Amino acid sequence: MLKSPLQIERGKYIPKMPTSLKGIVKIVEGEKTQSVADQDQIKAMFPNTYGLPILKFETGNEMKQYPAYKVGVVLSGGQAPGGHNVISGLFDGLKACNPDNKLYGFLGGPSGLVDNKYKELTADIIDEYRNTGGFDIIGSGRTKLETPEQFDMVHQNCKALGVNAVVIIGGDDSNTNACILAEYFAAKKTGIQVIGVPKTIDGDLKNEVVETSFGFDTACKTYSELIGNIQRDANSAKKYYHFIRLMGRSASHICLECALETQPNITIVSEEVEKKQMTLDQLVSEIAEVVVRRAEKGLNYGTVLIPEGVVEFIPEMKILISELNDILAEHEAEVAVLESNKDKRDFVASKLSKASSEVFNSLPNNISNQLMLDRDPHGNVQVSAIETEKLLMDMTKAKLKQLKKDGKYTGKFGALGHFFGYEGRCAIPSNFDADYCYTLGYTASLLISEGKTGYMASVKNLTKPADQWIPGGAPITMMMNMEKRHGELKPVIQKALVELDGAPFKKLVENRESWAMNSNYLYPGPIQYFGPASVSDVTTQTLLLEQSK
Ligand code: FBP
Repeated sequence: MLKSPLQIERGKYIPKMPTSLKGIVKIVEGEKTQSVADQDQIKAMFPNTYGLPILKFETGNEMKQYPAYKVGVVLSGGQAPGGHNVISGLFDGLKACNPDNKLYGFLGGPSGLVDNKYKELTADIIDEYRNTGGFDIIGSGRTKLETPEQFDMVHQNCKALGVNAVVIIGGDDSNTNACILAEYFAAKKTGIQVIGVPKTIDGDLKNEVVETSFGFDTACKTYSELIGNIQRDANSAKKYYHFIRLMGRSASHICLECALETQPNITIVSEEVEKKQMTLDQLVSEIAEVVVRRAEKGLNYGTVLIPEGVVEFIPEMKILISELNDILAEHEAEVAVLESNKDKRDFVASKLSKASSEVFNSLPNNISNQLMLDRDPHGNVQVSAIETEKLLMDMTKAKLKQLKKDGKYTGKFGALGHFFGYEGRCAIPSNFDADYCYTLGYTASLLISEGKTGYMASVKNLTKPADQWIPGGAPITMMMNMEKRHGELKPVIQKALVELDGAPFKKLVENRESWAMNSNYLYPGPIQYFGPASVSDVTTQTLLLEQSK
């Protein structure tokens, strides 16, 4: 494999670990748990994996003989920096528990489990991927495991290979599937354990036991570096507004974290837009108002951060998207045979309610085309393909033109659009993610060796130095509630959206006016892998603020 000089140096990095995992380890059982909501329904659906206790690993004094395992690992969903370190931590942990343990990587995501595509992960392979970004060691995919037929195939394939534990590294949807698979295997007495690991750059898989998902730290730092660079450019040339859309399908955690790291002039938070029931026009008016006020101070430049999921939080767009979801599902074949986008738009518009068809027809064609793109296997709209930054930029331009006509604006408005998404998902993991992921993988190996199933690896105390982190496991059922999916109530892991009474959002609100009217930009610079811990080991503002409450 070709390697850059940084990759070669980074390959030698030894991830920092909690002291409790360094020698003899003992498992400690905590409180029994219950689900976040809908306890009776979740308990009835998960009779074998409900109500399990929280687990913690502490320094022990009695060496244990763990049985030998064949473990299968799957990377599921979007890439997130650090996935390779979860796998290397898992590998090292398994070998420490029992040198006869073997690790198999199922290829291309959950479909690898169903289609029986795998490769054994040996020490040589693992060494090539330590501390690197990406999921290319085994690939990833978005296939949803949900039908009994799929579960049966997974069972047969695992049985044939002798795999008696599966680790699913994924976000909320993938870990929901991990939980269902764990229950299925337990109910059928297959003896196959399932352990989840919390992954997603979106940062929306978190709760009282999972402080953050891995990849969020590195992705936000990567985007913040770029935003900082753009802000310095804006502050130098003083002639452009930069509309920057940031990845994060639903929650605005990435956008909020990047705002705290870079202090832009305007930050949109989808959860606030929804709470205030803001229309698209109101959102644009708010942006235009800041542009006008800055122009009065002679400042005709600035930055606007936009979470990619915002379209789904604007009430009229939310209704439109929900109607589109039903129409596209119901008339899939009819839409597929229509050749031009115009024909598709006309067909779809004729099926929408009056209000939604008005909204749909008022949108620029490129946006309405993007809203009709295929949904992902979990039914999600592909918000990463919707150019919301262009929509807001064009609408702001039109609004300012009108204000100029009315004599209420005299400034100049030059705008550029950017989307930062995929460039953050496979960055070389920051020290935080490299250490956190390695510890998560190592913890997963202990949960397996201790015979646990239906657990998610958890590491707490994350704002403290790594030697003080607390590794353990949390029953996945405790994170579940019932939600409507495709018209039916289903058990799913509750997604963590930005809390409007939480410390990170409050910090934004406290500073909003000053950041809007001045140019208080922060320039975080690139991720530092070496050097003082105050720079290279520091984690996100979100985590620091959440933990300091
Ligand atoms: P996960 O939830 O699977 O981690 O993926 C998150 C994400 O990166 C979103 O931020 C983004 O909207 C989406 O994946 C893009 O998906 P795709 O890789 O399929 O284009």
